[in-house]
Amino acid sequence: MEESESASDKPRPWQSYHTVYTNAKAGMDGVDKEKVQRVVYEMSKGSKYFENEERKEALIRQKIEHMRARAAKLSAADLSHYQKVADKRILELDSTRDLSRIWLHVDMDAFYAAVETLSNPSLKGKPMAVGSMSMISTANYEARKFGVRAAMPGFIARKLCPDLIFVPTDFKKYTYYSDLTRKVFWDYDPNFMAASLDEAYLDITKVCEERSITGAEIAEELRSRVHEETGLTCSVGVAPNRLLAKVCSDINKPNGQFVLPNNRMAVMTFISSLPIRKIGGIGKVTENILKGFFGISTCEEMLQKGSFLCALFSHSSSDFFLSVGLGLGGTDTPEARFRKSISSERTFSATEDAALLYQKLADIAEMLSADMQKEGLSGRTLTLKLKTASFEVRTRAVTLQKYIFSSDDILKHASNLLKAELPISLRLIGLRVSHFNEDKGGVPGDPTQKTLTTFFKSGDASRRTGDDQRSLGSDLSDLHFISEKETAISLDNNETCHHEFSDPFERKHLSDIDDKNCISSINACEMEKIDELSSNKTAAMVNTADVKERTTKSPKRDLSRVSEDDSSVQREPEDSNPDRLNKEPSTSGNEEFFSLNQMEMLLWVDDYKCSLCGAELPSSFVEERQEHSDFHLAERLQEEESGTGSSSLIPRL
Ligand code: TTP
Ligand code: MG
Repeated sequence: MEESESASDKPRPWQSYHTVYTNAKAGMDGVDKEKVQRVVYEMSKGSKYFENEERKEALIRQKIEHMRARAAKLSAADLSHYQKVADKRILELDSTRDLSRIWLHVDMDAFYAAVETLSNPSLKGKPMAVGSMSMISTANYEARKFGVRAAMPGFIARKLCPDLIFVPTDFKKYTYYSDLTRKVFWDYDPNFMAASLDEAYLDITKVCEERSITGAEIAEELRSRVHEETGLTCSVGVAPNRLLAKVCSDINKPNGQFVLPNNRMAVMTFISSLPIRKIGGIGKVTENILKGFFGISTCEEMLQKGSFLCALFSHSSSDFFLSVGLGLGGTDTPEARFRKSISSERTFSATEDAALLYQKLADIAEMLSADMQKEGLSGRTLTLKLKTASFEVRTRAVTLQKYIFSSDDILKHASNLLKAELPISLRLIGLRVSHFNEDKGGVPGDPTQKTLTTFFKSGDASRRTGDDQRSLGSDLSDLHFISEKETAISLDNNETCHHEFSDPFERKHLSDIDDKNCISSINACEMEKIDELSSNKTAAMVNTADVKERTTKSPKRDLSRVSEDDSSVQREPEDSNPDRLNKEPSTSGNEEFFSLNQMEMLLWVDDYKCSLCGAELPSSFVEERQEHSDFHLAERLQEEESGTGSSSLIPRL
């Protein structure tokens, strides 16, 4: 059957069917891509998931048409103007290039799978995946040869590889090994930036200088030390900035390294043939649009098409694209950054005893105030973070007229925020103060700081948390607070970072939070979606509890609404808190393409867990999460429609 279907004269509808499952990860180069596409296509054809994919494709086509119409209106004079704009901008951006730092990106190989094999050596050499029939978290390199990959439903993986062994996830185990790796990273850069459990960025400039040793030698040494400490292998990229280091770490995976020298020529040569999709921050949608409309496939082509990019995109997006074309990325050292926020939080056994909750709040306010006084800080935005008994994360924020630092002031405003949530059963309360008073040593929350120079120097700005994280490194589950606008360039030490940039097409739907009197309740992963460079002053308001209720109780109506009503922005219910003003969200034409992503985010109610099946998927895996959520969406709709209460699309374990 397979042979006859691949005969050249037959129609091959699957060839144009691209999902994240059909993208190759490391170790999948020799895979028969068409076979994977066909299996995924056949197993999802006719399903709601499939329809959803088609709808997304249609939206991309629509976006391309929209671009085409706008491009058609550009006169020769316009184009010559934009060519000048692009040329000037390219020069300006190039002048910000910093080749003085050596960055190392380390990424563990087949991390969860490797950890599982360590505890059960009989798995060695056999194709195996960590996860379940509905979703797999990762696959070892043996399984990848069959096209099996992370974020793929297990039943499709089994179809691709009938002998595939499934091992359930054990997050504790992965955290344990992650901590061991971080101890090694710390020896090379105490300010290393953890990007996920298995990934980190290290500035090795100093250690190279001190030991008169090359980046390549450090990479060799670090890899063997990680192996000694954990029994696991990792791959490393070394480059003048983080964006390139990440690309480099994937080149010789598994158990390999790639070093890009610190000179402009080497960078430009490297970038000249680099497919755009290799860049963290360019996902499927952006790739399709850049390829489909502009014919841009490699990073260098961004520069060649600079005039069109400048004419048709916002400044921030075109700057992002041009910087990719120049191979620019974040280079700043964490210790050079300024604190943008300070926070304190406490986890406890879930309780709904209001008196107890207020007591905990008072303790936290006390701790926070003491920390602020030690550092001479005062701030005027106070954010309350709550984790409910069912692990939903909510945040509430208020921006005040005056700067505060005393425990009494903090407690007074925090109590107001908490009061609006009662009754509630909580297992965590956190408080964060930002918008510091510059006279008192803080950094002004000056929006003009978000110049491109700052943006590029801070690199992964769009994915930063404003959290105060004091532990050794941190992971995504440490991301707690929603950030206000300025936290897009939040600059704390030991922070978690993700990609260098977020996909401009995938971050528009949640735009800036109005920094005056805004109230937001967006969970941690949503926080990452805030577009620090968006021109919209949209307050994105999502009540995650409300979302959960809607997605679980009445999925059909509400999920369909969000999918179909593309300009909808989730609103939080009215409440009586007088501090909550100015909540009207605005929508712009741009948002119409993004509500599917918005839907995706709503399903991730905790830092990394899917609210529907509990699958663990770190928030840095933006696209995989989206696919996973879409899958659930389709499953739910299918169940509702069939009235069977069980999905024929997704077999359950
Ligand atoms: P990755 O580093 O992307 O993948 P990996 O370490 O398994 O394989 P490699 O780096 O060699 O390509 O992700 C790290 C871990 O994060 C992975 O082992 C499991 C988890 N993860 C998920 O849970 N879901 C996902 O969709 C992805 C991509 C990763
Ligand atoms: Mg990895």
